[in-house]
Amino acid sequence: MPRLFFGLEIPGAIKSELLRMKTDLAGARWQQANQLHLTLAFLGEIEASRVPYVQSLAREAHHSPFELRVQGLGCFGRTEKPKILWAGVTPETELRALQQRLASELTDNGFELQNRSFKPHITLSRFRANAGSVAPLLDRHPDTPFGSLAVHEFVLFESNPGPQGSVYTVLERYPLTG
Ligand code: 2AM
Repeated sequence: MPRLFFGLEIPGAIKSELLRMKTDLAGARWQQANQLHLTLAFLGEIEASRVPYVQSLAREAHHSPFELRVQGLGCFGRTEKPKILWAGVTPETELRALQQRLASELTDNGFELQNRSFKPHITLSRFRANAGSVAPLLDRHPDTPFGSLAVHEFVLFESNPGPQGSVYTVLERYPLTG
């Protein structure tokens, strides 16, 4: 069964800026450029026969294009024992509105989403259990700007395991037309 989620692709210039944060952190597994994305709605494993229905629902999630700035670093987990290091986006208002439209289309039609409390983020690094603190890095980059992103579409990704972490493939793009 394909493992699916909706999200945003990140432009190459922003990816390069984000990966400049790649420092020697204990226990860190940094994402590669082709793995960087922003998750909007995580569906998990879906019967292949239901994928066209998922795609038809995504086409109903109307929203106007908007601008997002990628800015600042944060983490999930405690700073001394992080699970995920991420870059934030601002302002979150329009993105949350888009996420809610998409999430309601899916949940109103029988799908269950696994990220009910949505915190927009771009995962930069995942940490092993023996990870060191990310506090010094976060302290240096509370608001560092990584670039601006014109959000004019969202995409359906399929996630597959690969030798260097997950491989994300775009299955379909959904233009934002208001
Ligand atoms: P993460 O980067 O914070 O781990 C593909 O796996 C994408 O979906 C990743 O961005 C991942 O978030 C997110 N994801 C993975 N499993 C998830 C889950 N159970 N609930 C919500 N989001 C998940």
